[in-house]
Amino acid sequence: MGPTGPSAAEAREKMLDIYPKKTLRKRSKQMMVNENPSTPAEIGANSRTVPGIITQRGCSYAGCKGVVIGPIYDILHITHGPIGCGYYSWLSRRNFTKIRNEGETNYLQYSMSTDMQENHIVFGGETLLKDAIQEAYDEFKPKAISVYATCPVGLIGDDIHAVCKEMKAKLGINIFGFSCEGYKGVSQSAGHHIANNGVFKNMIGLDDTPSKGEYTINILGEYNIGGDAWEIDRILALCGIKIIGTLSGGVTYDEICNAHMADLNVVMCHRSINYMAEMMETKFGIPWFKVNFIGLEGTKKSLRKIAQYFGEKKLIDRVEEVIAAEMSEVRPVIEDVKTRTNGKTAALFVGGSRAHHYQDLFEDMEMKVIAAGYEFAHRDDYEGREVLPSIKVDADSRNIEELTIEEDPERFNLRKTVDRKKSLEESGFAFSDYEGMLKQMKKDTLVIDDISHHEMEKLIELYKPDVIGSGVKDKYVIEKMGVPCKQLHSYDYGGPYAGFKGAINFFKEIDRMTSSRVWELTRAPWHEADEAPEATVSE
Ligand code: CFM
Repeated sequence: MGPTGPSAAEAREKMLDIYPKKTLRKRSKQMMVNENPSTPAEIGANSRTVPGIITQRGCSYAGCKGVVIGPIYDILHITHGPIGCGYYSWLSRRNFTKIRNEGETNYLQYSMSTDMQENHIVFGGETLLKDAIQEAYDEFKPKAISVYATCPVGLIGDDIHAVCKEMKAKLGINIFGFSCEGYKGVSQSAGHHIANNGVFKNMIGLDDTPSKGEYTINILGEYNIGGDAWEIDRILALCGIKIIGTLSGGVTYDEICNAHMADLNVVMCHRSINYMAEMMETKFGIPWFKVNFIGLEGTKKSLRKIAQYFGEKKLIDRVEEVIAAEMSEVRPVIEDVKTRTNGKTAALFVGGSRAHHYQDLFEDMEMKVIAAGYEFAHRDDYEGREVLPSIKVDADSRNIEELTIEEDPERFNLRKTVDRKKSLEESGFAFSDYEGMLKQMKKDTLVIDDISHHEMEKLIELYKPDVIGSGVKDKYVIEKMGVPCKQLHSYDYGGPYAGFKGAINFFKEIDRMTSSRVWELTRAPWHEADEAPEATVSE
């Protein structure tokens, strides 16, 4: 099925039609027709959601505890707050973990919370937190404990940092807190920033053991959803590239403490962890660039760029061999799948990175992305890196503890990487060639930031895409309207989708979803109630 329906401009009007004046003004800025992809127009992003609108966004606690730090599996994560926050952030993201080394512990099976009650809200919860830390320590004797503040904690003023400091001195293990109250900022994006600052301050740089391995890197912003990190590990191991730490997918506390010994940081999620990359470069001289292991072209490009960074012929050749071997497996699958997916349409509304990254996989299948948008990304994620200086107000920086980064001369001078970066730049190596979503999207496609349920329903009514990539909040609404929905946060029950084997999984999955004729039997709610589905499935 090709893209049928009104022009993007008409569709935009129809989506906005229902809103009252003030909401209309705000939503208009966040909804655009990509008229000029090479020089994209400004889009309203990272702004507060209008109350009353059903959004897909999450909160700051989700971004901090749930996204960035939660996957570190051998430290204890204690949520200070009412039980719901700890419970709902417990294993629901499918960030896979397995114990890899003898003697390690995986605490992610546990959901730890102080379970605040009304009396703690009235009289304070600091003693409760202290007792919880003591109890957790007595029971598990972990290497480190991480504490997360939820909304009421900020409102009543519990000083979690003072409690952590006191308990750290008492118990002699690393204990640190995150002021990631859910209401901070406008989405989970603020929580990412808080998490980055805390991880950098309390873990990175604690262990200076030199790394073994010729080509050492960290992967920042790969959280091992559905096993993505393991597929990337597999490919990099074949190439002979050693990963010191994957932040934070299936990773240990010790690996994070040692991550500053790597020669390079590659940034996979372009939204949640670029702060960390900047800080590690400033303090430890580790260069970084963005990569994308989602999609065949992205994976190839990323591998080649890492090889070029190290610049040694044996690595460059090895990478080419790996790509050739992997592609020989992928090629027959994609050639077959394309015969059915060619020309089909998709719409993607996901997080702060994937709505862009996954466009590569759909391009591999020769499908058309007719509309896309992030839930909480910033303007640079849409418009490209160069727009950064023009952003005046960064909502994320509000309420976030200032972190001063000072160069550590002793370590800094040890870094051969600083010189490598300089000479690479002189030879024209592009450290920042990442371009935002809008440049990749076709002319006159719809771009909608922080899409509301109303807009999603309109979009389906007007275009009925062959598949929508989205989240669990709207998955079943979409499917009830007769469109298959791939959950691109936790991957439903599937994955991995990264790298070469992941791409094969994705191609087969989307082929199955868009070729299934079961959707022909559903009728969207706007159809006449008495209109019976036509039984067109005969074979
Ligand atoms: Fe980065 Fe992510 Fe994403 Fe994200 Fe997330 Fe996620 Fe996401 Mo859900 S870190 S921005 S806060 S790639 S949990 S693994 S899928 S919204 S697009």
